Amino acid sequence: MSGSIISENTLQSVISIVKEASSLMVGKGYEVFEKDGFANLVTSSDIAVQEFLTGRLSELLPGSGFICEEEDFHDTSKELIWIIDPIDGTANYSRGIADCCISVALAKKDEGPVLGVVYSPARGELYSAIKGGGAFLNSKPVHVSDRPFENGIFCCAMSTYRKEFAKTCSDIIYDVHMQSNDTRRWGSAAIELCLLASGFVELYFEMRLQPWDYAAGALILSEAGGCIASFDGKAPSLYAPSLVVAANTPGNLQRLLGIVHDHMDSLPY
Ligand code: 2AM
Ligand code: CA
Repeated sequence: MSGSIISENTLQSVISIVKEASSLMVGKGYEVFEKDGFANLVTSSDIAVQEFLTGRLSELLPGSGFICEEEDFHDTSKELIWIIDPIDGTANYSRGIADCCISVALAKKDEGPVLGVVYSPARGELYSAIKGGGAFLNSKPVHVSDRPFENGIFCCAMSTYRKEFAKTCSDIIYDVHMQSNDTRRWGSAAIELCLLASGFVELYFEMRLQPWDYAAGALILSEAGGCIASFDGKAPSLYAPSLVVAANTPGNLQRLLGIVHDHMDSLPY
């Protein structure tokens, strides 16, 4: 438990709200739209889940602000800010692939994420954490694995929206792939960070993620004993896009970041 507002009760309320919101994802028809080009999809479910969550979460914590993926719903002036991806893995969702989830973080302005919930109804997985209270998968505590880099499974992506960075991504991915066990691309950053938190995989890299992709997953991972950083080795920003590396141990994180730095002197955006 951290502070008086972020209690186990708050977490349980957020979990109930997120589960209720998921009924807008499952068992219903939906429309698919393109936004900012053919690679970037949004469905009517993304919009419906976001509207439901913003309504219910502002009732839960009156006066809190929001950073959400859809429809520029941004208000970062408040002390407590909800960072929401109504559906992370929309491309998977729109094809009926199970690897998609609702991602909700609550951040304190000067402290970063203090609560995180990632719920994938189709996978039957609910990950949660409160800062200082450990991380859980379906109410059972989870922890990162202790596998060395060489035995690590590496999650990554090729910069879906900004294809101009794909060649650099592929060079980084090749180097990590050659030094580790194998490579995966699930299509939901939040789920991948939670799989790292739960000890299923060990290494993670994406060139450019948005705060709603990683805010909840970052807290769940840290609370599970893992580490996450941006290009400069510091915590990824909650207010701007970030390169994200994550790993099960500080040593593996530094080695991964070293490979990233071998291919980039500075961030290309
Ligand atoms: P999104 O579904 O919320 O947009 C980083 O890999 C992020 O890119 C994912 O968390 C997912 O976030 C998005 N993504 C994954 N696969 C994608 C695809 N095939 N097309 C578009 N966006 C994708
Ligand atoms: Ca999304």
